[in-house]
Amino acid sequence: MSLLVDRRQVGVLGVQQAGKTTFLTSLIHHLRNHHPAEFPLGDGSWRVKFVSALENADGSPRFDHQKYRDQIQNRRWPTKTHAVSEYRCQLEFFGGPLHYRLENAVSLTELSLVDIPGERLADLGMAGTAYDRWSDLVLEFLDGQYEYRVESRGFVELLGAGGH
Ligand SMILES: Nc1nc2c(ncn2[C@@H]2O[C@H](COP(=O)(O)OP(=O)(O)OP(=O)(O)O)[C@@H](O)[C@H]2O)c(=O)[nH]1
Ligand SMILES: [Mg+2]
Repeated sequence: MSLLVDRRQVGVLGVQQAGKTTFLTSLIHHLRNHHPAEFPLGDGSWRVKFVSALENADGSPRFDHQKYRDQIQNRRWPTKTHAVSEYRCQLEFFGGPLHYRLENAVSLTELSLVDIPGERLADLGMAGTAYDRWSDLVLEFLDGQYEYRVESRGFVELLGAGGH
């Protein structure tokens, strides 16, 4: 028998208005109030016990699931996300396949769920790339697609006129 601490960080990605905040609000609600019939996990034999919410390690903004949940309950969609936020909690998972039960009495999971403003998705291409290289890639991309080439023509000509 062993007490496993499984640390997981999950980011929900999608364009703006894709439904990330709504999805995360629903997921957190299900994890905090697990009903296996309404929210079956794995083969359906898993049970989740919500242990506690955790502070964000670096003081980063907390995902305000309570506010979003209240909005949805009042028949409003969550307000638009303007900054990255994170929800952290500890959960215990019970059940699962028999061999898992025999080996592990309790599995403690520290879960971090991250919500982003959808427009940040466009920034991902910049990750690990120097600004000049990223700029070249964007110009190549604009040139490589007919509809983008047409729409960006004025901008690209302006760049050329500036000697760039
Ligand atoms: N029918 C339906 N519409 C949804 C659902 N979830 C979201 N929507 C619609 O999608 C819109 C955006 O939902 P959000 O959860 O705020 O989307 P988001 O991905 O967090 O958007 P950003 O914060 O802009 O990145 C809502 O205002 C609703 O109009 C859903 O489960 N069902
Ligand atoms: Mg959002």
